[in-house]
Amino acid sequence: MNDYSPTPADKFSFGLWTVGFQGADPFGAATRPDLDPVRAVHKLAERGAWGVTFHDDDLIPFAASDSEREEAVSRFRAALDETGMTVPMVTTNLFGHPVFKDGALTANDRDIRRFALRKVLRNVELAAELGAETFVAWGGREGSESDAAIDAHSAFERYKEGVDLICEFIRDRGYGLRLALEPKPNEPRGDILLPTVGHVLAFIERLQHPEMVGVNPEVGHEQMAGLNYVHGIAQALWSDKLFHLDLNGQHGAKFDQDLRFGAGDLKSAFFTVDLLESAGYSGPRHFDFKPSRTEDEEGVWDSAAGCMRNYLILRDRAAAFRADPRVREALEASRVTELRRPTLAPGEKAAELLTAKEDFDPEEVGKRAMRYERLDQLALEHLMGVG
Ligand code: GLT
Ligand code: MN
Ligand code: MN
Repeated sequence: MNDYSPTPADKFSFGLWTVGFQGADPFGAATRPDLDPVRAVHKLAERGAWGVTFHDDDLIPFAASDSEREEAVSRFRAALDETGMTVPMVTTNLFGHPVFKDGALTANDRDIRRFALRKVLRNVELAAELGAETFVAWGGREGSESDAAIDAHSAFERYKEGVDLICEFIRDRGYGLRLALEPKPNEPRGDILLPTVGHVLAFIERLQHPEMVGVNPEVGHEQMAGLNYVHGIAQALWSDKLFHLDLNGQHGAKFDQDLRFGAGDLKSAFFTVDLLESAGYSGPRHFDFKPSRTEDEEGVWDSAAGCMRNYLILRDRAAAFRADPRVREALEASRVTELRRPTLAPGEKAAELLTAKEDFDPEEVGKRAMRYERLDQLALEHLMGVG
């Protein structure tokens, strides 16, 4: 009997800022005390997590001296050694301090852009030192509230300049790091540049080292834009650009809820896990959620455990769905499997297709039913544990 207990082999990772979230929101103060990163590492390891991720500022206070920095890193390293936890990803806080109120890599003020890049490069060094493979860049402040306030063409030029510089630095140093850009449509800015997976994929093509840059799609961010997360990560996978991902929960188009994974659109979570597992995604299963401010520390660990448990339950349900002979039959009946077959015959040309004599009657074929209702009901029943 599967008790859905996570192990490091499941590759679950958590941001320090997730379990460390103190519950402050625009309307109210923090409801929980500060959480020591060392304690977070131990608690996550005890619960079967494999990795921990962080922003520079989660570990090292913004204004820390060199000795404070060293002390923070060495305590953290010791916790990693004691627990066997890994650091698969590191990211930079380019949004919290007031200096970044108008952006970082695309701030109008050049001296702020230069400061932001120094902050990133320093953090790249730390990421490499801790053996991270992925460096996430979420440009939450890169955007505007008014189109009068931003020269968007130049903003993209500066964004590219910044990302190209980071890639050059990684190459010059010989680090084994790849970059993953995280899209989000809005919040904290009225509108954020690179709002969706599709925008990031298009942006990457304009970079100097597109092979080094991928996407870090977050469930809630795509859903805030009314988009289908499963289709978003499917396109990223198809493009070999799913370098990392942020799993969480969201109820449709509203503020960024960052619920634990599985809360929110559960059906989308089911098909997300189904896709990740069947497409052979081998990267971290990273959770980026915010335990509700109603909780104390015990509630934080309940919430973290819930993310992992929900993933494992959904993995089980998705496997049962795929293995069910009724599902296989329904997939055939709906011709889902036929989509794998190329539309043209080998070597066939457009001109040959144009003149092909085919016994095809659109009126008759238009009457063909797809039988998706039956197929979707089977998915729902497996999801509900009745399959
Ligand atoms: C911030 C944001 C997340 C990003 C983090 C990485 S920071 O918490 O809401 O979606 O993944 O910078
Ligand atoms: Mn995120
Ligand atoms: Mn979010």
